Amino acid sequence: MTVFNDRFLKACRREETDRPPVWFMRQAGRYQADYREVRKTHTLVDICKIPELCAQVTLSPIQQFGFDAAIVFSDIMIPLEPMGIDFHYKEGVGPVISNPLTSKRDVENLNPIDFGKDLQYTGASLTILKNELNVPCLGFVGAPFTLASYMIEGGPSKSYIKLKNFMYGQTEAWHLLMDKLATNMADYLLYQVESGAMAVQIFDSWVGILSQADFKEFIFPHMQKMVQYIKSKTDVPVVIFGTNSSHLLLDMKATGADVVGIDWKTDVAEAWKSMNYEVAVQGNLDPTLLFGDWSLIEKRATKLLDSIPNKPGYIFNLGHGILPKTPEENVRQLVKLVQGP
Ligand code: 1CP
Repeated sequence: MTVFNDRFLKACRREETDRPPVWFMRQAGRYQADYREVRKTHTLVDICKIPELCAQVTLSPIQQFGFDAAIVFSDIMIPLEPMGIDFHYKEGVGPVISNPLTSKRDVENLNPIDFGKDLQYTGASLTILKNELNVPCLGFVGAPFTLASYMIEGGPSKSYIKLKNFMYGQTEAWHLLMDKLATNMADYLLYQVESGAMAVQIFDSWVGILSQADFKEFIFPHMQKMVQYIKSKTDVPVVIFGTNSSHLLLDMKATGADVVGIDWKTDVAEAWKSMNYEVAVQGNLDPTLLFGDWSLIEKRATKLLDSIPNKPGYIFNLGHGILPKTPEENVRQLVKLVQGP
């Protein structure tokens, strides 16, 4: 019986560790030959809904690279289906929604989720993983803003015009939507914790498109309420992450999260200092750097590690999700570099 590796949980709580824990956002995915093999016979949604398959795909990067944490294989869109959002994944694009939200009526009509029934498969996957893993498994959700961006835009967007029009023009409906999403996603995270998740991450991938003033007015109250609600029910660490979010870090910290993810454009050491070392931080090598020569990756990763002050609470990660086509060999070497001899 191998000893449970709790480095990641310790770092989340800002306790001393022998070295920084390392895991990568979206570490199970298309860059892995194993994942591409599974996808030849199963859809993305199949993998999310078949617990044995989900567990196998979640475990695969742990077995392959020795990461210090796992993240249950799913997608931020999955819990929107029982809420009444009809979507499919378009190859090379991402989620596409056939019934985007346009009115307050649409928001009122969203169903509440019955977790043990509608999303029972995620719970079952986490229970299998708890028994099979030697490292903690994170549960996750999309943050209300990032989910709303897909629900209103109807898919990935560059300009977010529809989203901003909705937010500025239908403010009451906007806050109702944020409230419904915050409540349902907080309960979904708690369901994941009950089922075996030992930490949770809230992906607010696109929130960085907002100004600080908009974030404070339209998002922050809901994020704070969501994090505080989770923390009132469980003591597992809460991680929040957004890209292009350097102007929002202090507000993200003010939600009460235990760990703030730092995107790849932001200097981790400076960001951590600006937050007074009062939260743990996670990040932030540029995911596209992993397409480069090993000598460059090694140089940048070493520079990043050397820049981190000798304080507890640092988690090595990429500054956004790992990309399809990333060479597996570079991942292997990078994890080894962080973990040391
Ligand atoms: O290791 C893992 O657990 C990966 C599981 C995972 C995660 C954490 C998937 C599977 N999706 C996500 C989160 C997710 N999904 C986010 C937040 C993280 C981030 O910013 O990277 C977002 C924004 C999505 C939405 C989404 N789903 C996109 C992005 C579209 C856009 O707007 O640019 C895409 C391409 C998907 C499909 C998807 N989800 C997951 C995978 C592996 C894929 C690729 C398609 C496939 O394999 O079929």
